[in-house]
Amino acid sequence: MSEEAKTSRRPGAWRLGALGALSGLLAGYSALATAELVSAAVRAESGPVIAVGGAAIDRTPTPVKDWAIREFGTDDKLVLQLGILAVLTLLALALGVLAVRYRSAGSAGVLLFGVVGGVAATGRPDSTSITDALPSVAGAVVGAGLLYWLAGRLRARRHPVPAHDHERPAHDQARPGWDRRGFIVAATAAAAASTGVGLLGRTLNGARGQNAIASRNQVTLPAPASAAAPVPKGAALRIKDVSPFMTPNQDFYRVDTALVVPRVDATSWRLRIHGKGVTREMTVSFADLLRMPLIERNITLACVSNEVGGPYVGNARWIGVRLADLLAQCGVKPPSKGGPADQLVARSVDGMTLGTPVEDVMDGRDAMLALGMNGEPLPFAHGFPVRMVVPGLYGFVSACKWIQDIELTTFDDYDPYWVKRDWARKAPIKTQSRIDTPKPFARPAPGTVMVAGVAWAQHRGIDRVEVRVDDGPWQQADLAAEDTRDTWRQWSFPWKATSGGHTLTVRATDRTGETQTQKRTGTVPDGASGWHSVVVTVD
Ligand SMILES: Nc1nc2c(c(=O)[nH]1)N[C@H]1C(S)=C(S)[C@@H](COP(=O)(O)O)O[C@H]1N2
Ligand SMILES: [Mo]
Repeated sequence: MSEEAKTSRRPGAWRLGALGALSGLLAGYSALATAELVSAAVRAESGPVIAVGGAAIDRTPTPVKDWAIREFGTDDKLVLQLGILAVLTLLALALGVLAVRYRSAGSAGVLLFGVVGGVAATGRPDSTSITDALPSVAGAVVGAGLLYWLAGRLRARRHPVPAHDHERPAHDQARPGWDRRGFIVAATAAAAASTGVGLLGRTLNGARGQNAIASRNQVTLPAPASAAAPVPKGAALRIKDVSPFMTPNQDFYRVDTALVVPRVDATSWRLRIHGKGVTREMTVSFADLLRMPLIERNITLACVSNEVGGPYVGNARWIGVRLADLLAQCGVKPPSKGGPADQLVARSVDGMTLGTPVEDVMDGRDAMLALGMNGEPLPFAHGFPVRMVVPGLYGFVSACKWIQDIELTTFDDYDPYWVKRDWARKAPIKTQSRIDTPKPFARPAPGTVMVAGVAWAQHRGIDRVEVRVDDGPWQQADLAAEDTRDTWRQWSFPWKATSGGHTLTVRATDRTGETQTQKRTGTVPDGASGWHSVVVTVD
């Protein structure tokens, strides 16, 4: 082998920069792959991208988070993860370039990111162990080591030129070279090994969810002791483009902070009920709950982040255990009967906390620990194995998914997750109505156009819906039959449409006689208000 094969002439500054950037990318890739594998041994959620993403969600100012939910909806988490990966890629490229000149600084930079990831992972609300920092730290050590090695290949000194090597020009003998072969071998090996390690980590992380999937497949929901009354025939209008009366599970909106949907094994799941005024603490298993008398109810769930006219509302048939009965068994009394706790704090496996008024849960409404949704066990994304549902309250103060702990406390003593982030302590759902058809900027033909949609005022009920064309008088819409006052109600209005541009506006009146306010407010702190309007052109 000639000397030429061991060291080549040092490449120009640009080539060198590019090789450095490539080294940085490989270092980042190997770090993430290592972290993925280690996270399989610790916890899938402890991986750096998930941890940093989760920490970012926790710290995102409320207006930005609210905006992200509105703009990206359920895709907000994908956007966030892609954003983190994009930033990491840029930083890896930069550290790689830096490492060409300052070898140790490049590696130190990679280690610093390991520290950031580790701090993020251990700082998440669901983190209970310092081991959550391991994936980030291990990944950073591997990445830093690889970068150090690769940067070294880029600045290898030529071996001393043997005396008999007379052919070489003198100036070349003094020049630093680079270990081209060493670089290519190391880079290729690192890329291949990282891919293998990363895929193995992925597979192991996936396998961890298998027990949860198996436990969900094994669930047979028993017949409820108290079935929901059949939905009246006239509750579902046969009008194209109106939201279906029952929202299918796959179309049901999803709002939560979980970057990885928790996959909880129902066979090892437990729920603990404890706290102020609890005279008999209780820990129940999923099987325990299945043996209790179940109620089945249609309840419309709504998110406080839903803007006027927005999509974060859905109606499902829930089956579960009446929460008030369970609390009563624990000795809990509502404040109106002298109970010391006025706030029920539900805690999920992913560290989310939601606070609900004990009074509301125990006032006779169908608040429940839901086990089933539309005839099947809860989908993982909607809280399997158990979630709370409380008619009349926005999801963020009631609908804890993946619940594992209920603590009776007071509003004075504890602020749950969203309350710490500018949202209201108490949040009954505001009366709202939405035009589903025609869509904004539709171009219907003149003649009769069916204007239709849904209106909701959970636990009060909808009594009237009115439609206004431009600045004309309010006209009564036809209301579909009411299922229960906890469900939304469809409505329709046959409009004699005339040519030109028109604004259609809707408003609803609930059973207390209160008409939806015109006053527009944003979603923070306790839900948007105002009338929904749609602009169309008839031609
Ligand atoms: N564990 C957990 N539960 C949660 C949330 C969450 O972020 N984490 N979000 C709440 C909010 S804001 C709403 S609106 C409902 C949404 O329930 P869905 O995703 O099943 O529609 O879940 C609630 N329960
Ligand atoms: Mo929500």
